[in-house]
Amino acid sequence: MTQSPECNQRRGIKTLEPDTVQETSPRIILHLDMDSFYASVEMQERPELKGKAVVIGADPKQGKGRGVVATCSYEARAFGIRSAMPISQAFVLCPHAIFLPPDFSRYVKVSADIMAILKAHGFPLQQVSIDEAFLDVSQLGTFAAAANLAVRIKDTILTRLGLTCSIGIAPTKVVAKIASDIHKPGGLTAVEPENLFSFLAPMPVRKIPGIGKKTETELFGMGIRTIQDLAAYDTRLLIARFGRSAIALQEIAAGIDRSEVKERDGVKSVSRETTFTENTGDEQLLAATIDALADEVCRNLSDESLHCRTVTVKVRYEGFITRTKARTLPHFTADPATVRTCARSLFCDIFDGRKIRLLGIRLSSFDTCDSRQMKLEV
Ligand code: TTP
Ligand code: MG
Repeated sequence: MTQSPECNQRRGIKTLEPDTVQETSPRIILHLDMDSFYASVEMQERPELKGKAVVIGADPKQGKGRGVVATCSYEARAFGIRSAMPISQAFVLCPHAIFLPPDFSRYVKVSADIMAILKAHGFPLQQVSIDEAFLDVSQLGTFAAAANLAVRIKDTILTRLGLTCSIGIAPTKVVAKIASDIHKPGGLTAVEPENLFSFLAPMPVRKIPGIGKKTETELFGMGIRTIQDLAAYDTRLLIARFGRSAIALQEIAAGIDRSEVKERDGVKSVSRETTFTENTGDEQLLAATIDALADEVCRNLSDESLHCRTVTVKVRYEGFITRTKARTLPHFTADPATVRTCARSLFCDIFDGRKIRLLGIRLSSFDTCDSRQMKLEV
C-alpha cells in the first residue's frame, strides 16, 4: 500500500504500523460473481425471456403465494423486486413478470462449467457460492495483466455459456468482492493498492461483507455511516460494543485483510427449507417434513462427497418470528437417519406449539470424504 500514514491521518483513516501493512509485492485477487444467476440461466435457455422481467422463486398464485424470491432479472429489479422478498410482494410490484420455479440441478451444472473455465487458468481458486469464486492471480505481477485475464474470462463465459458476470480485482479478498458488486451487471472494476483507501472510505458500512442490517443500525447509532467512519472510530469503544471481532472489522475498514484464497474451502453449508401452503401446527406433518428435508440435504451432501458435523434447524412461526438451534455431533456423518434424529430432537427443543410457516435444515462443519479417509489411515 503506497499511501503514507500522514496522508491517512489527514483523511481520518487509521493504519497499523507501516511495517505490518507494507507488502513488497501486493497480492492480486480476482472475484467473479455471475449476474442474476438463476434468472440468467433460464433466459439463456429460453431466448423469448430475454429483456423481460423474470422472477425465480415460489409460485406467486396471483399474489396469494407464499415463499420468497430466489433472484430476478435486472429488468425485474427495475420494479423494486429483490432476492428474499416475499413472492406475494414481488407479484404486487410487477404482476406481469414471468415467474418461474427454480431448477437447482440445472444451476449446479452451469456452476460447474463456470468453475471449470476459471480453473483452466491454473491459479488458486476458491468457490464461495454457486455463482462466485476468488482467484489468486498474484503471479501475473500487474493489475493490467489481471484486468486482461478478467476480460478473457468474461468473454469465454459469454461465448461458451451465454452468460454475463461481474469481476472485481483488488489486493484483498474483501475489496475484490466489494469491487465485483459495484458495477453490476457486466462490470469490471480494478482497485489498485494506491486507490484502496479512497475506494473504501466513502462507502456505506453495509458494503463490508458480514455487516447486516442489525449491525448497520447499531453502527448508525454510534454515528458510523461510512467505512471511513468505522476505520477512524475509537477501537476500544468498538470492542466494548461488539467484542474482539471489532478489531478484524476495523482492519477491513482500513483495507487490511490477510485472508487467503483457499482452494478446498468451497461449500460452507448445505441447506434446504420449505414454506407450508398454510401455517401448520400438525406435528405429524412437521415431523414428516423434517425427515424429508433431512433426506434431501443428505443427498446434496453425498453429491459433494462431504460429511458434516453440525446440524441446524430453522423454524419460522406465523408472524415471521424465526428460531434456529444447532447441534454439533461427535462424529462427521452423511447418514440420513443420524441427521433426521438430530433434526427432530432440535425441532422438539424449539417447537412451542405455535403454528409454523417455514421449516429448514442446514448442515455445516464439513470434512470431505477424501480428507476423512486420510485421517483414518494415519
Ligand atoms: P447472488 O449472486 O447474490 O445474486 P444473483 O446472481 O442472482 O444476482 P447479482 O447479479 O446481484 O449477483 O446469488 C446467486 C444465486 O443464489 C441467485 O441467482 C439465486 C440464489 N439466491 C437465493 O436463492 N436466495 C437469495 O436470497 C440470494 C441472495 C441468492
Ligand atoms: Mg450473482
